Amino acid sequence: MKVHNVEMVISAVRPAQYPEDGLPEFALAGRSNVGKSSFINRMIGRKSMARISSKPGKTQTLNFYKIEEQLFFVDVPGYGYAKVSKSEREAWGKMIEQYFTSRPILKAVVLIVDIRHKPTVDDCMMYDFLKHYNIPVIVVATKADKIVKGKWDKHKKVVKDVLDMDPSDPLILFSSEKSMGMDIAWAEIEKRM
Ligand SMILES: Nc1nc2c(ncn2[C@@H]2O[C@H](COP(=O)(O)OP(=O)(O)O)[C@@H](O)[C@H]2O)c(=O)[nH]1
Ligand SMILES: [Mg+2]
Repeated sequence: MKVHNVEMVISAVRPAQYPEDGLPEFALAGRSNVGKSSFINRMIGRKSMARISSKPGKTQTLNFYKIEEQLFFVDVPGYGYAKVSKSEREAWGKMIEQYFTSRPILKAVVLIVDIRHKPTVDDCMMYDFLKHYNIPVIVVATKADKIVKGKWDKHKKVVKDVLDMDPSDPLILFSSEKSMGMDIAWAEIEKRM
């Protein structure tokens, strides 16, 4: 998709604030600092529309970006940031669960993992959670620019194996830094609109 128009519509903390346009939504999930906002920025061709975190774990809102009047990207606060209190973690869990499980127009979740590392326990929990609720998942292994090309396949296999991915779920190699994987990611998203 060629993106010309992007509008940050709302930072929502509760369901009453979610947009009512009825457009298909694609939410980002992943560890704090893994590259969710960078993924959105790269996909829409903007440097800093979605906020790139200097303080990880601090975005506690669902940020809805309307793209070309056709779909929403929903930037979701990340998990796995150590310096988060128990009550903050619980509030996060409640917000995510509420959104992920009560939103029929949520067409897929883009689960972002770091290609360099084995998916974390939290990554596995998120993947299993999405499968449990029959929410389509697109796994994106980002920061591909950080490892040499010759190791991509090996690292992709680790991601597949550790998440125990359903073979029919896509796994896309991506780099926000080096503009890689956008066409495939867009194709997977547009297929599900
Ligand atoms: N080298 C490299 N750095 C990236 C990539 N994607 C994100 N980053 C960096 O990782 C950090 C966290 O990115 P951000 O998008 O804020 O992560 P978020 O917390 O998941 O939204 C920032 O310093 C980004 O510049 C990538 O593909 N390659
Ligand atoms: Mg972010």
